[in-house]
Amino acid sequence: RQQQLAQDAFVLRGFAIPYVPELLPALAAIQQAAPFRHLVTPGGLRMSVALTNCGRLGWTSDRHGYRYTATDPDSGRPWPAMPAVFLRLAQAAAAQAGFDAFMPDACLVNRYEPGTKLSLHQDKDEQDYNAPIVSVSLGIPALFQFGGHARSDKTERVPLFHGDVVVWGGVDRLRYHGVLPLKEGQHPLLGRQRINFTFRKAG
Ligand code: MD5
Ligand code: FE
Repeated sequence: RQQQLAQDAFVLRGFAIPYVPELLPALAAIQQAAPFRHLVTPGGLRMSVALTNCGRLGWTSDRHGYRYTATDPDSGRPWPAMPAVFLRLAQAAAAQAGFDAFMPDACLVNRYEPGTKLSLHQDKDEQDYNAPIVSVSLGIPALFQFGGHARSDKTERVPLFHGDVVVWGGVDRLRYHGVLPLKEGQHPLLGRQRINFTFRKAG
């Protein structure tokens, strides 16, 4: 089932389900090489979302700002390579939404636990806003906030469930968005957490 949120934004319900048996062992290897951590924003606030990355570039934040780096600042080593199954899933989802030849070089992996939220923001640290962003949700459900091009625009709430994939491109790529505080829950495969993969062309 494909649900159109806006002109260039699509929810592909359950699209990732066939990939899950391959995604979970790949995720375990990533978090072993580059453990989840809570970053600090330039404003000095600790993010409630924990994150890690895979791919050539990874997103990080500290007191000095937000940026993409080729190495994990915690270990000094390159971020783990993007597993082939991650790339296959991201490209298939982008193509399904009408974005051909998507070549992500970064995959942020976000971990939410009950109570974790992500405040309204835009994704503006990438070089090329023409490439879409592909987001994969696993584990317990979340209420996603989909806003407009100004922070004060009204937001729509979109529930995202295990296996859902969202593709944001074109005129919808720079909309404000966030995630409301996660409700308590248990997922049979992932336990008390939501994992989100966000594929980007960052460089
Ligand atoms: C999440 N993560 O559920 C979301 C999925 C992040 C983040 O927001 O920055 O890590 S990505 C949602 C997204 C990306 C790009 C554009 C838009 C939404 N949008 O225009 O609504 O953890
Ligand atoms: Fe974002």
